[in-house]
Amino acid sequence: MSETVHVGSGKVRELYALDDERLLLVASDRISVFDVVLPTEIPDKGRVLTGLSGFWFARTRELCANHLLAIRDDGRSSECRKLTMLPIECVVRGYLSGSGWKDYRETGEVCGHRLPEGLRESDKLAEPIFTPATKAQTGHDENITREQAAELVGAERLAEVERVSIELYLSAAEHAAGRGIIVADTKFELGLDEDGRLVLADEAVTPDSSRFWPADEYEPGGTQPSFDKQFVRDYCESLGWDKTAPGPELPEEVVAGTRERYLAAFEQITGIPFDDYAADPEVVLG
Ligand code: Q0N
Repeated sequence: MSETVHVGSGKVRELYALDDERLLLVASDRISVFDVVLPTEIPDKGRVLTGLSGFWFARTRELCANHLLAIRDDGRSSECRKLTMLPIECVVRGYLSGSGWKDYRETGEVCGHRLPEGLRESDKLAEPIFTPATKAQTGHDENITREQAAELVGAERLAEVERVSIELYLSAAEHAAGRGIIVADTKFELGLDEDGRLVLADEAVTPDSSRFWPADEYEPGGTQPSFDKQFVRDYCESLGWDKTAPGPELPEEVVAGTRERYLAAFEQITGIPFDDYAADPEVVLG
């Protein structure tokens, strides 16, 4: 007999202990917009994110080991190795957006990377940059320099983390670009196994951990439409909602349109029909 103990929750995911060595990561269908979780769910969103993560874990296992042991038949639950997580968020940016754009505008730098003058919002960077952040328990993660990150994990480990993070981003971004999706930036969570080896954890290169932009609408010089959440954002903006909790309920056409966008992201990136994933989630593992 086994008890499944709840050990943590994010805005839209839950973590349970299976035993001393294994965790169960469950992706819900909840959606957040402007950092507020909405009362309306997007059917299949959790399965799409779990399937995409599995796809990337399988494709990048040569670049970095990962925590995935199995995807359960429900398509939303992953059995994972329990790791000792590093106390930093490993962010890689290929384009200038969000807090990267804000910091650049204010200082000409992002996390200690001095960038060329004259860049516009959403411009592609000459090379992707590693821009670590602290893990805020509440509120927003805060960007830190690589020197500050080195104090948290050690200089040698940080050099490995930076190299691996950039390789993972480039591999995924190149794959997605060939399928009409720009991965503007992404956040990895890395941990260490019993032997001190670096292991990729959490979700990987999903629309919740990354900015996905439709490549055919890319136009630097302003904010870009979100591949997945733009209908939800537009609807919320149309209400004049003040972006504090509780968020609004979504009408069924916004739910249906948004669900289609998640399924499109899954199918464009993996090349696998979503129905095939639903029938046998481990198809994404190749
Ligand atoms: C872990 N987080 C942060 C789910 C996501 N394999 C692991 N081993 C040990 N700890 C973690 C993992 C993983 N993945 C990751 N917290 C613990 C993100 N969580 C927040 C809660 O929801």
